[in-house]
Amino acid sequence: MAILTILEYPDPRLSRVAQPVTAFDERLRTLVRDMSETMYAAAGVGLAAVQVDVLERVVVMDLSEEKNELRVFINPGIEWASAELESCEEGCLSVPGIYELVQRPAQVRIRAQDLQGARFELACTGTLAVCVQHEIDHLDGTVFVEHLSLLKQARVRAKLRKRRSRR
Ligand code: GNR
Ligand code: NI
Repeated sequence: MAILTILEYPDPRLSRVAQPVTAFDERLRTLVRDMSETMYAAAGVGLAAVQVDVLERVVVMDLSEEKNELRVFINPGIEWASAELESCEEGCLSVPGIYELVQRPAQVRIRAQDLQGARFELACTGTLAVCVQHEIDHLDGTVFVEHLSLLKQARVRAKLRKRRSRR
């Protein structure tokens, strides 16, 4: 097992687009294991492979209180999104200490594959809907900050810069 390094915004590597997984093999299982361990160690509810500098469409997530309900989404995609939008305060392991309201479709239906390559669909509402959209964004090179106004984005970058200069 291994804890991977999480890239931090505005690292340009967070803007790259991940490619579909084609081999459901031992290498993929190892990546998912390392990503899960990294997510739990960082106390996050989700992690996308792009955040650990791996350009593959892999997401791990655990929204449970007890941290014992790991979900794995390989090649996830949004099948349907509601017209109704909802605002939720989001954070990101790649943007430490920043929490901002982001408006997204309130409900989505996604399709994905599991570790064996079997396809499944999932209807998502609430926190699950927010998180799957946040993670699929990462696979397409988008960090939640990029949903904010340009003024707010500049403020977030200034805050991160200031904070980093102090450590
Ligand atoms: O840990 C996380 N919490 C969170 C809170 C609100 C909306 C989205 C998230 S995802 C984030 C982990 C992360 O950065 N995943 O990419
Ligand atoms: Ni994130």
